[in-house]
Amino acid sequence: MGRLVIVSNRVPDPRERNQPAGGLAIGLADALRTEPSSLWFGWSGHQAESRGGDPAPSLDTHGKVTYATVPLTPAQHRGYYQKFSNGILWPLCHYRLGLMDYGRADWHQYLDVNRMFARVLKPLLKPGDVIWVHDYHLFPLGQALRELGVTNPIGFFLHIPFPPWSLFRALPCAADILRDMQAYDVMGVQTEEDAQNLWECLHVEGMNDPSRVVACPIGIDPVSFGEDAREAFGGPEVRRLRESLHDEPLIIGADRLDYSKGLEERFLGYERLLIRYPEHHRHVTYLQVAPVSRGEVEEYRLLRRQLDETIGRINGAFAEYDWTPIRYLTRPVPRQTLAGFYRLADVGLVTPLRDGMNLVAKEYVAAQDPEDPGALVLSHLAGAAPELSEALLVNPHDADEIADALHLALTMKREDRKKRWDALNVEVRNTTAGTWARDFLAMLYKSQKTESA
Ligand code: GDG
Repeated sequence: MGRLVIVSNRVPDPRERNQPAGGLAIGLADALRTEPSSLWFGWSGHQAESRGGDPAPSLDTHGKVTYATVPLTPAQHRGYYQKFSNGILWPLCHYRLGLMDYGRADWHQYLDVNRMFARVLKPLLKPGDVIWVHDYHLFPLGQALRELGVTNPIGFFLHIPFPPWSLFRALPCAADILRDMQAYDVMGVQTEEDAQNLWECLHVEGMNDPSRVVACPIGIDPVSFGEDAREAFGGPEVRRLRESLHDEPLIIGADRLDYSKGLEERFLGYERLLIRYPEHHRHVTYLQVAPVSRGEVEEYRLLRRQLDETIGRINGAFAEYDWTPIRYLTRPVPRQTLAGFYRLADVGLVTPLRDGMNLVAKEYVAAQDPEDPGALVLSHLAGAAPELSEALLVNPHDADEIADALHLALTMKREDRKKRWDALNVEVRNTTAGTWARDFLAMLYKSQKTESA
C-alpha cells in the first residue's frame, strides 16, 4: 500500500513541543498517528526571496512522517496567504461578504503559488500514494497536479464552512475555483449544510455527480485529551488558577483571536449576565484565552483593539478592588495546561458567529470529570452544533440569550449537567480525528475502485 500524502498550507514543525493554536494541525496530527507512513507537504512558515525558479523542498523525517516544506517569497506570502486566502476566502466562507477585499493580482498570486506547490510536490510522489489536500488555501491544487499528469487519487477537505451559491458567486473568480475543484475525486466538508452548499455551487459549474461531495465531521482524540486534562488538573498551573478563584465558578473560552469566533458578541453577552443577574457579581470569573492570530492582517489588528476596549470597559464598570470579572490572555497557553483549565471550568463558552466545526467545544467535553462535569454553552452556528445538540445552544448575536444560557449553566444541578454531558460525551467519542480520517480515506479509496471498475 502507498503512503498517505497530506498537503496543507502550514506544516507543523515536528520539533516544536507546543504547536501553534489551530484546528487543522491538531486534527491531522491526531489522525496521522495510525498511518503506517506518510508525507506532509506545504509551506514552511518562512519567507525567502526567490533565487530564480522553484524553491527546493526541505525534507525532515520524524518517526513515520516525512515533512517536506518550501518557503514563500514576501510577495507570495502577501498575495496568496494574507490577501487571497485570509482577506478574501476566509471572510467569504464565513459569510462576511463585507470584509472581503478582492484584488485580481492576489487571485493570480494564489493560483501561481498553488501551481508552484504542484511542481515541487510532483517529483516527491510515488505511484501508490494517496493525496489528501486540505483547506481553502489550496482549492486549485488538485487541478494543478492533474495538469502535470498526476493520476493518483486526490481528495480535498475543507475545514471551514462553505457558503451557498448566492454568496459564493460574489467572488469574481468563483467559477474558476469551482471548475478546478472538480479535479478532486472526493471533496469533504464538515456538515450536511456545507455539503449542500458546495454541491449546489459545483452543480452550477457543470458537475453532475453529488456522491463526490461528502459531509465528514472532524473530531479530536478524546481519550488522550481526557488523560491530558486529568494529568494537568493535578499540576501547578491548575492549582494556581484554582487557588486564585477561592472556590468560585469559572467560565472559560479559548479561541484564536479571529472575528469568526464571535469574541466581541461573547463579551457583550457576559456583560448582559452581569447586568441582569447581579447575584454573580464578585463570584463568577470569565477566563478568555485568545492567542493572537494573523496579526499582520489589518482586520485582525482592528479586532484586537476593539476587544481591548470592550474588556477594559466591562472590567472598569463591574470590577471590585478584589474581583476582576474578565481575565484575558492573548498569549497561547500550553495545550496540556489548557486541557486542565477546561476541566476546572464550570462552563465552556464557545460562541462563534460561524465555524467549520470548532474543536474547542469537543475538547471541553472530553476534558470533564464524568462525576461532576461542567456545562457547555455553544453557538448554534458552529459546525459542531448538530452533533452537540445537548449543549445549551445559543444564537451568538443575541447577548440576552448568551446571558440566560450562562445563568442557567452556572446554576444547573449536577444531575442535569451529568445527563447533558453523558449525551455530549457519546458524540465526542463517536466522531474522532481517527474516524474522520478513516471515513474520508475510505471514501477516497472507494472512488478509485468505482472509477477503475
Ligand atoms: C479550523 C476551523 C475546525 C486555542 N487556544 C489555544 C489553543 N487552542 C487550540 C484549541 C483547538 C484549536 O486551537 C482551535 O481549533 P478550532 O477548531 O476551535 O478552530 P480553528 O483554528 O479556527 O480551526 C474549525 C478546525 O479547523 C478543524 O477542522 O474545527 O472550524 O476554523 O485545538 O484547543 N491551543 C494552545 N494554546 C492556546 O492558547 N496550545
